[in-house]
Formats: sequence, C-alpha cells, structure tokens
Amino acid sequence: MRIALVNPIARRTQGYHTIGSRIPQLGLQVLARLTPPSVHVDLIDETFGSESTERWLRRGAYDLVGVTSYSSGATRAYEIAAHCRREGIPTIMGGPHASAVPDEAALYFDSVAVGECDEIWPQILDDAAAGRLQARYQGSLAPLHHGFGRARQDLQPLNGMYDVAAIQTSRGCPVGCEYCSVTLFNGAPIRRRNIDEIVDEWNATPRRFLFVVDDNFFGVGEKHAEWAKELLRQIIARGKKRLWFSQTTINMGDDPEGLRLAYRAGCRGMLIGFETFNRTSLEQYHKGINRKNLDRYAQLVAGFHRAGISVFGAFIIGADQDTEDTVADTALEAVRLGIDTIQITNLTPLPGTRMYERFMKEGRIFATNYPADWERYTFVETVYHPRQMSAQRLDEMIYELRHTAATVPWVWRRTLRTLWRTRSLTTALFIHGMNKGWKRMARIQAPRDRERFGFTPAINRRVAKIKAAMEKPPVAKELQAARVDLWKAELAWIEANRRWRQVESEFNQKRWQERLDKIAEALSKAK
Ligand code: B12
Ligand code: SF4
Repeated sequence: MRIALVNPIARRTQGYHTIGSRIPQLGLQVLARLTPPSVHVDLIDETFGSESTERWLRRGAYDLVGVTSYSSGATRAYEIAAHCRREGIPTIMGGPHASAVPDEAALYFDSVAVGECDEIWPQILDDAAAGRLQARYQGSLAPLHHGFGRARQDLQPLNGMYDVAAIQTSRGCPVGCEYCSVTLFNGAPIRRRNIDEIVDEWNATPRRFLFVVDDNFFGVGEKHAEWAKELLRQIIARGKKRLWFSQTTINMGDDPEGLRLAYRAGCRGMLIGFETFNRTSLEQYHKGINRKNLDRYAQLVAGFHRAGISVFGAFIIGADQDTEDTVADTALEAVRLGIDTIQITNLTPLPGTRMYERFMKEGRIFATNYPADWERYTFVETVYHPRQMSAQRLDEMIYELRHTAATVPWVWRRTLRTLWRTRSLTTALFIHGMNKGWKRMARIQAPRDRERFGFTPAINRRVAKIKAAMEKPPVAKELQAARVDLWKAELAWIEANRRWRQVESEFNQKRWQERLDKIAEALSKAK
C-alpha cells in the first residue's frame, strides 16, 4: 500500500507565515511514524510550492491521500480532494480545521478524522487497505506517556527539505483562551511524553535547531515546572547539543532555576502570548495567567533575559477595547519591556473556538462565504466587525506597522539590544535571524497590502510612534544604567577601601596595644 500525506498551502499568506524557515508539519511526521513499515509513505508539503502536487497525486500512484490543514489552508485542501476524486484516489482529512468543522470537510473528502488520531491511525490504514474506509473517525486524547507523540524525524517531503526539526514533548494547555483552539482540541491537562523517549527522539533529530512545538512548555503550576526541569536536566546530561525555541506562558519568568536549566539545555527563545496590555481585554480573552502578572511583565521578561533566553512576544489586535492607537502603543510598550522580537496579528475567531461561537451569535463575522473565505483566516486580515473601528481600518493600522517594519532599519538595533540584555551571542544570533525573517515577511506582504488598500502609509502620529520604537537606540538606556552601575561600583570600592584601612588601623592599634601591654608586663616583672 502507498499513501501520500499532504500539507496544503494557505495561499493568501504564501511565504508570509514561515519566517523564512521551513518547519515540519509535525502531525504528518507523527502519523508517518505510526504507519506500519509495509506501507510506503510520501510527504508533500506545499509550503515548498504547490506546482507538482496534482502531478504526483495521479491515478494509481497512491491508495490513500491524507491531508492535514489549518483553516487558512482548507480551501486548497478541498481542491486537492476534488483532484483526488477525479483520479479515483480515496482521501481522508484530519487536523485542526477538519476537527472544527467535520461536516464541511465531509463534503469534499471520503473520510474525516476528528481530534488526535495517534491511536486510530493504524485502524484507518487497515480500513483503507481493505477498501472499507469509514466516513468519520473520532480520535481521542493520546496517552503520550505510553509511547505516543514521536515523529518520523527522517521523513522529508518529496518537494523540499526542512531546515529546522520539530519535536513535541507535551500536549494540552490549561489556560483556555477564548480565541484559541488548543484547550478544546488537545485538552486542559498537560499530557507529557516519557522523558527517555523524548531524549531518544531529540538525539535522532536531523537538524541542529529544533522547534519544540508544545503549547505551554513550562506549564502553569509547580508540578508542571518540576517535570519540565527534570526533562531539561536529562537533555543536559544525555541530549545531543541542539539549540531550540519553544512556547510557554509568562510565569516561567519567575523561575530562575527552570530558566537556567533551559538555557543550558540549548533554549534560546520562548514565544510568549502577551496578547495585549489591556486588563479588560485579557479578562475578555479569559487569559487569567497574563491578567495576574500584568504589572510584573518587565520583571518577568528580565528573568528570561538574565538566564540568556530571548522573548518572542505575540500580540493580538482587535479586542473590543482596542482603538486606532493600539498597534503603535503596543509596539512601543513591547520595545520598552525589552521584548526581543514582536509579532502583532489580527484577532481571528477560529472555527471551533468559543470566540467563534460568540462572534457568530453577535452577528459580527462577515467572512462567511465558506470554504473560499477560510483563506482569509490567516491572522493578517480582520474577518469580523471590531467594536471601535471598521475591519478595514484595523487592517490599515497593522499595515502601518508592517510598512514601517519593512522600510525602517531596525533589525541590528534589536540584535545588539538582545546581546546586551542576554549576554548570549547565540541568543542574539537567533533573534537576528528571527527579526530578519520578520522584516522579509513584512516586505513580502507590503506590496500585497499596497494593492489591497491603494495607498502607502504617510508619516502620522502612529507611524512616528512605531518608528520611534523601532529606531530606539539599542543600548542607550542600558549604557546609562551601566554608567550608574559603574559609579555605584566605584563608590562601593572607595567605601571598601576606607573600611579596609579602618580594619587595618584597628588591627595595628590592637597589635601595638598588645606589644605595649607586653612591655608593661615585662617592666612590672623586672621591678
Ligand atoms: C507548530 C505550530 C505552528 C508552526 C507551523 C509549522 C508548520 N509547518 O506549519 C508555525 C509557528 C509556523 C505556526 C503558524 C501558524 N499557526 Co500554528 N500552530 C502550531 C502548533 C503550536 C503545533 C502544531 C503541531 O505540530 N502539533 C502537533 C501534532 C502532532 O498535532 P496535529 O498537527 O494536531 O496532528 C494530530 C491531529 O490533528 C491529527 N491529524 C493532523 N493531520 C491529520 C491528517 C490526517 C489525514 C489524519 C487522519 C489525522 C491528522 O493527528 C495528529 C496526531 O494526533 C499548533 C497548536 C497545536 N497544539 O496543535 C498551532 C496551530 C495549528 N496554529 C494555528 C494557527 C492559527 C497558526 C497561524 C495562522 C497563526 C499566526 N499567528 O500566524 C499560523 C499559520 C501558519 C500557516 N501555515 O498558515 C492554529 C490553527 C487553528 C485552525 N483552525 O486553523 C493552532 C491549532 C493553534 C491555535 N491558535 O488554535 N503554527
Ligand atoms: S495560553 Fe496559549 S496555548 Fe494556552 S489556551 Fe491560551 S493561547 Fe492557547
């Protein structure tokens, strides 16, 4: 039996979301590993281009085509399914989009798999081989500690080569943000894999840079932290030297031991969803962990930096409280906090989330010409009516940010700043690469934006603010702080010298006193 696993392209953002790196679609590598050796598996990843897909998926070439998809790639996924139908190849769709709207996916695919499919994949393959593929498969949360979650690290797509490797050590997130599908899809409890198996897979990864795709690497409680620290200790002791990047919540900044271990284990950056600096918006998003720590962001970010780890800050614009100034204010505040790389995206009600249900009830989502409109759920376009401005106006505000990012020289400044704050050359180089990728993305998107909006943003108060944030001298404040530190150190040195002289003179006085006492004693004896 021969199968092809396909990752369809999100056409509207082709080349935009990949930050210049080709990251594996781990779900497909996981399914490939769960495939018996008698079944031949090919991977086609359209982030490398979609020109050859139809040529490869021809009659007789495969017995089953499995397609994964984010919502933004669903339109293309359905095209692939239609092509396979014409070629007579059975098809199955799984992944976040199919799980959110299985009835829609079933209109295009012979079969739809909902949820995590680790345990049911062998059954699906058996059914396909026997020609009795079911219309619907219901997956379940995989018991990761029983050997699930490992990927076929050696499997590369027919049409390209990934330049980083991906690995997952846990699934699930207890935070449950209103706009996110993770807690609904992967569950609230954090499920961990067996540490030995992770280290084994870690050592089998074919690249020196890893993306640890966990949703919340460090977790939110003592027990989560203890497990993460034990994993880090084992990676330090037994793992191959890899540099890596992952995702976590802001509370990790409070754990110097965890952060130090992470750095020693090769971590050079953590993506943290800050989302907004507005307390009410955080409440609406149900992001309690951020609301609780809002006043301590600077301290927590500094915690990461002290350990040598950079902070990738993700922000969302479009909350009910957001105004035309929010994008610029957020950028400025993020730079002030010392966040090393910043991603600002449009609030997007993803299907299957509580936010999607709420916005639908409120009649606020207008991009509903499905499946064509799924292409617009890319996080670079507003698909609903925000409260304080039009959707188009919100997009224009983010366009101002992208345009400024594409035109102003800022990347080196951030690199130097990161170097200064983290004192880690590898972290600074990682950030340099990220920010260069960010700038490249902004440049790719800028002409599309210009075409869509029909203008180039002029300098106004918002653009001036964004420019000021981007052009902020890399280390001026830090140098000033260092000068103060130097001055304090000098004072301390003078004080220490004075104390030393005092101690010395006290000691000498004591010695002289002892000698005088001895002489006095000798004289009195002589008398
Ligand atoms: C890594 C990751 C990324 C990487 C992507 C790497 C890549 N090659 O595409 C990066 C950082 C680039 C990224 C970007 C984005 N991401 Co992302 N990302 C993730 C993350 C954290 C992990 C994905 C992963 O590897 N999971 C591990 C594997 C094992 O799980 P899985 O893919 O779900 O596969 C299992 C099942 O779904 C099923 N399955 C999957 N496919 C198939 C296929 C078949 C045939 C079958 C039977 C079963 C099956 O079986 C697998 C094993 O159980 C998820 C969250 C999550 N926990 O999944 C978000 C997530 C997938 N991302 C999401 C989004 C929205 C985005 C962005 C739009 C966000 C943004 N801010 O720009 C962009 C868009 C990228 C794009 N391609 O267009 C959403 C998607 C929701 C949706 N309905 O579309 C998620 C779910 C997070 C969320 N906020 O809810 N992302
Ligand atoms: S903390 Fe992150 S992964 Fe967890 S629910 Fe919120 S957005 Fe999703």
